[in-house]
Amino acid sequence: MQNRVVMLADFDYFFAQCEELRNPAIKDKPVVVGVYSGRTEESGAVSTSNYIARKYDVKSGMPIFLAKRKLEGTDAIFFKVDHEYYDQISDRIMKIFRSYPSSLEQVSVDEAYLDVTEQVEGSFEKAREYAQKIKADIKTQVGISFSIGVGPNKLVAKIACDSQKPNGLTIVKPEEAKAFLAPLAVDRLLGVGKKTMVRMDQMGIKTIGDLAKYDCPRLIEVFGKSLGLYFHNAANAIDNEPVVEQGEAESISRIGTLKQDTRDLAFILQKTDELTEYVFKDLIERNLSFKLVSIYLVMVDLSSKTRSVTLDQPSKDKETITRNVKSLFEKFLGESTLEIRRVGVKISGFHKEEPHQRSLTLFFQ
Ligand code: TTP
Ligand code: CA
Repeated sequence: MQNRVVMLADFDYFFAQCEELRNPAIKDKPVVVGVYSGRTEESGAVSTSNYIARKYDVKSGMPIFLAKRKLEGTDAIFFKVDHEYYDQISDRIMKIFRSYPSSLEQVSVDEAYLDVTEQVEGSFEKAREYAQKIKADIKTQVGISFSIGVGPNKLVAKIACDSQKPNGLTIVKPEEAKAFLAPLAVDRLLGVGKKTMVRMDQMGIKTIGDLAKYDCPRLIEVFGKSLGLYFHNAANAIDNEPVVEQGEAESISRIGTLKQDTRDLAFILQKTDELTEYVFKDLIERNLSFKLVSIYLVMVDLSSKTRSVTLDQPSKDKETITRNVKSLFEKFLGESTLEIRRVGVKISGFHKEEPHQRSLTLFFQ
């Protein structure tokens, strides 16, 4: 069997790069994009920043006030996330990607796998030219730069891509894959979180190379059959997951922070109506109907809850969302005494109205 040639394209500092695209004058300044909770001007978290801001140690997830402190004295510019605009840019790029490869799998707003085996006839040399051409085309047509990792499978392509950013092109041939992974820390593998890393550390496994050499039956004993086998294979650069176009997103949702902690239904519904507008807009774009309406809540003690209702009939109707969200909240407030801090609206259980409709996967964010 011919080896596969798989690419992962990951757009550079994506939200911040989109902001640069529409305001080219800010390109040489630190640029930070954040989600503002709306409570005070500075409360909220950094979504991402350009590489100039990263030099000042600004990181995704950091509170905005901290990013401001780190950038004090610079001419940094702060933006509020504009998902609609980033989605548009992403859609344009994905559309161009679709004109190239035999198969494409979009994994997020700024990442996609491309299986280009046929296009490059299995050759990693040709893959380099091919990747350069894709990068140049997108740069000219859309103006966005990204990094590409090329490998014999998705796992190697992803890690290759992460190893050189921004504007990187990293190629790992099949015969180099094991040696490429070996020195890296085990948590670079998908599925190795903090807990697993600690457990592996106790077993003397620090690098992917250590894991590759580790006795496979013992791994299965410790982590169970499927996870144990997955770890063994992954560490040995074995991954047979095909690049497949994802189906419809399974849900559409939006979440937001209330201006103040509350148990006041009218106040909550004001916020959820706003969220419902966004959810409904996505629904219309995708021409779907839904059977499940859910609410999501984060309480003052930061515990989170969800409540759902299944409809008798699929619906396409905004009023159905609003009405069910209201009754779910009414019911919930009767069950709990804690104040609510954040709220979310989600619809799911989709029925496709038309084939070939697709869009981005949206999660609670
Ligand atoms: P990433 O690909 O992780 O980051 P990036 O594109 O900003 O930077 P790079 O790939 O060059 O390292 O995330 C993609 C987008 O997802 C990012 O632009 C903003 C958003 N995001 C958040 O909103 N919160 C987060 O904590 C992270 C990591 C990303
Ligand atoms: Ca990215």
